Amino acid sequence: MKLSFAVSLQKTKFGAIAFGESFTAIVSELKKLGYQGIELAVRNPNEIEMGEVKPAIDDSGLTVPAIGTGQAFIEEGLSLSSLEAGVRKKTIERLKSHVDFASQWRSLVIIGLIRGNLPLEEEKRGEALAYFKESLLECSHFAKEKGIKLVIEPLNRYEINFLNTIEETSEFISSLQDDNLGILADSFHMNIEEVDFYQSIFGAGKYIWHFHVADSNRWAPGWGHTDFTSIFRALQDINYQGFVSAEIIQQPNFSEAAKQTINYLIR
Ligand code: LER
Ligand code: MN
Repeated sequence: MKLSFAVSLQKTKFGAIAFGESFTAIVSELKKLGYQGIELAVRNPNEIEMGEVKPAIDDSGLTVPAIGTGQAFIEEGLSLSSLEAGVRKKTIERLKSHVDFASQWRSLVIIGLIRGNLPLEEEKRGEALAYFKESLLECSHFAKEKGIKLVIEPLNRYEINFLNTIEETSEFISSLQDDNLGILADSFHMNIEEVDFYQSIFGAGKYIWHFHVADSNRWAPGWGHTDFTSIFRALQDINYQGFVSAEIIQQPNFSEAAKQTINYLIR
């Protein structure tokens, strides 16, 4: 199993991610612990000082499997489904800059919270969903030309109000007929939304291109009550070759959480 760890490059309200004064120190700790990858969450790639980030990663030999984008929604309200044309335009521009950023390492770009919440009123909901499809496809076509794939992350209902399950998301992707779109499955959200871990992963096997791991309480695996057996059996049965990326609360601290994750999963 190839393990990676999710790290934010900017200060964020999102709590299930590593962030620290020294990015270089985080990279070397992950490398020392035996991680093969580092996933980067970035609110705005144009604000990143690459002088420290790029050499730290490249010198370490770590892979960057994916780039997270949700902070642009959390911190700035950017949304691909917004009813406001100006917001959608800004969001598409931002995602294109995430794609350019990702192309340094040929990473996947994550479509999670950045899809935004749909309005509750039925008519407006349909309108926003149509905007989401249109904006998503524009980003996907742009990404495809750069050799970058996008992964839609089913998120639990308390964070976003559509594409909550893996099945719903795989049906959505097949309806779009865009081979540049896959799924990022996250065990934390799955624990809330899925009926059967094995069937959910197995049923959408061809679309599962990335995986986030966390226990039921979003702590490091082994520190909650999720039974990971059927999850890893399903990943094996679909011949999953991607990274398993820890996106977890840094409790009791980054080092202990990162150590617990790798010790628990690579046994
Ligand atoms: C991001 O990968 C995620 O899982 C979300 O919970 C972000 O809020
Ligand atoms: Mn996630």
